[in-house]
Amino acid sequence: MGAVTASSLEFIVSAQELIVRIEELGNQFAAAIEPLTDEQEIRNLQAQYMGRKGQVSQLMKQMGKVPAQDRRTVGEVFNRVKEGITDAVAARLDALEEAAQAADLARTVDVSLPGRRPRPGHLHLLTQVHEEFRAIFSELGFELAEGPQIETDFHCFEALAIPKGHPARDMQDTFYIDDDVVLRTHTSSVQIRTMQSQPPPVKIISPGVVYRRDDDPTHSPMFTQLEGLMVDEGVRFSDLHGVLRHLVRRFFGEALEIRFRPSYFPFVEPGAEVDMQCSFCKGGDPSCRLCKGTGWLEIGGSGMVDPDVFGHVGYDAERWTGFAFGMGMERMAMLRHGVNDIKLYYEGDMRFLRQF
Ligand code: FA5
Repeated sequence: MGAVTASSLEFIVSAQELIVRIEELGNQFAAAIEPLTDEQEIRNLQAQYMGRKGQVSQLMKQMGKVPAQDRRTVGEVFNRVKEGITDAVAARLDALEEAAQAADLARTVDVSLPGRRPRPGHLHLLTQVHEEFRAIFSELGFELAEGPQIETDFHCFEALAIPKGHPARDMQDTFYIDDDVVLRTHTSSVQIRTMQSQPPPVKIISPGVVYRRDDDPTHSPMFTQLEGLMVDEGVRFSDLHGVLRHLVRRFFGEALEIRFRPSYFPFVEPGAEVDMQCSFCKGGDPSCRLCKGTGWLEIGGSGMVDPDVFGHVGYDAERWTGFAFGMGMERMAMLRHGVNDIKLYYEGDMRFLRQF
């Protein structure tokens, strides 16, 4: 072994000195990791010490300067400190996870608190009204009849004594598909189809969608009518009165009166508009907004079936008599619920629909 020169001396690091520095690094790490509560911060700290350019790695480079016989001892210290760092990281991360789990478990949940109820849906107001009408009329023995919405001119007008060119056509502004086919303007067309398909007696209601070129707060281009028809021997106007009065009382839940005002519909004779007593003021408030102080609200048209119509469907007008009526379902629901714009039924606004 050659003599130790001055220049080689400055490269010699004593084992003792290196061991002290390694131990210091281990202690520094232990102090630095202690307050950390975030996994990323812990990983960053670990890299600062153990990464390729980390402090431990830098110090290990000094190993080469330690006298050969001491390297084993120093190496063992390095390994112990490195294991210590690795174990400290694992222990700290475990501790954090345990703390998080404990916090989860410790979070108090009051299982007796009421939950949030899902809001159940319900039928649209018009569907509800539709079903009520069916129930009320079925109690009186009326059966349900249906007809097409795209209708022939014959069923919608001709057979109802409204031939082409008749001024009464102007009462219902019509959507024509062609000269002989229309979107039905009223459910009275179902009267004709029913009488064509069965002999008397007849006792039907026919609810359904109809179309007119109408558009304002109380009139819509598409709306729902309900037609009623009763044909038998000896049917009289007083039967019509009884049926409609019963309907109004059942639907409005009050002993409201009805009255007839003479009116013209070509397919009934006599014909009348039906009014009911105002459901809001009962006729007692001259400033009532609903009935405009008249005490009465119009609900539809009616009358005794014209013998001409019986002629169109092959019924013996000498033997059979009948009454018919037609009303708007939107209007009936508007009167009962104070709805002031017919469009509200069709716009699908949940704030409106939920109220019913
Ligand atoms: C008729 O439609 C006749 N077919 C009724 C009838 C049947 C008379 C049987 C005699 C015998 P009217 O056009 O008046 O009649 O309509 C009846 C009801 O439908 C009206 O009272 C009104 O409540 C409703 N109605 C009419 N047009 C509209 C519309 N554009 N929007 C909403 N409702 C309407």
